[in-house]
Amino acid sequence: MTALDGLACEKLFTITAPEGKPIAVPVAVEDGSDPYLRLDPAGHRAYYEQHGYVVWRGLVDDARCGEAKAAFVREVKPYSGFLYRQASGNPERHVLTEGGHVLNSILNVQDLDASRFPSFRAASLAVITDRRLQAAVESLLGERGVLVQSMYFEGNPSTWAHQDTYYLDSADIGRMVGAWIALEDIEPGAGRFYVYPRSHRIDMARNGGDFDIAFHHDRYKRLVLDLIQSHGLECHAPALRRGDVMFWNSRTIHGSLPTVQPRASRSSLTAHFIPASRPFLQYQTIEKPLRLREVNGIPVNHPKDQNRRVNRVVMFIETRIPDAFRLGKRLAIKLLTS
Ligand SMILES: O=C(O)CCC(=O)C(=O)O
Ligand SMILES: [Fe+2]
Repeated sequence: MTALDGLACEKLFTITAPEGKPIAVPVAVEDGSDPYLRLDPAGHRAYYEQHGYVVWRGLVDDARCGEAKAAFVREVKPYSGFLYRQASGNPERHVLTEGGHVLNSILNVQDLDASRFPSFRAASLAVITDRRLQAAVESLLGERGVLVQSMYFEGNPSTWAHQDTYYLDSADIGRMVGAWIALEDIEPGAGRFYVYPRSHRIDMARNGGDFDIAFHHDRYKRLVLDLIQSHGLECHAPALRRGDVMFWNSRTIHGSLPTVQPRASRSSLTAHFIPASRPFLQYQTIEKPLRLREVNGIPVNHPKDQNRRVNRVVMFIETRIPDAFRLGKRLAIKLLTS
């Protein structure tokens, strides 16, 4: 944070971008001058291809978004047990921010136990499999999509600048589409989602020099920041209203801005889609089989479905002897990728 963080004039809010530079982000959507409001479906696709991201205003029904947020507060927030989390991939209990929001975002809402979280699971699935969202994804992918992963955010984990392709992608690298669905109007200091426009065109592997980026996480993180600077990329964090969706390419650098309004939540769902005709790739090397079940007409991956007993047992073991479990997982990845 710098002294400028949180300095707001009427329409702009100053905040520090990941590379340490102060930037001005819009406080709210300006209907008169908003570039995204003027796009038709073909225009959204052209914008996405050119810039590596696009905002689709008002794509998901307002009431549907409100129901998912309300169900989270009602059913998930009071829960004191373990749930899989996005940042670690491990089962954890809630960790709260100073503003009282859940910091460790939920991984794969579709895998939640339907008997424990009936309304939240149904409402969040209704958002991420929404028919208009599916049609938008299809137009960006050029074919039908498969939903491979989802997340729910309430607080801001200050997600570092990254490309999703490092972790997951289509076997056609660069064809996965991410969707950040705002379930409320997002304040500029609540941990706005940002992108670096046109970063999807940078060839990371070529820029990585002497190391294989898939296996050197810390060096990869530094490389991303170096490339932002050497290519003079500009951080972009558009205002999002409830129901707006930001789409980005798996090679586009993105993350979340720091929290400077700790009381404001950033309730949102993200979903990642790959073209139905191509396999799913993890860590740029492992072709991972998907556990697909159709929801609202779209195949959805259920990697650790808690509605199956075997997966509940696995989670139980993970929470009781986590070190042994993680060691086994690391060894398995090493074996599969060597
Ligand atoms: O909103 C965030 O903090 C990060 C989301 C993200 O990186 C993703 O969904 O791929
Ligand atoms: Fe991401």
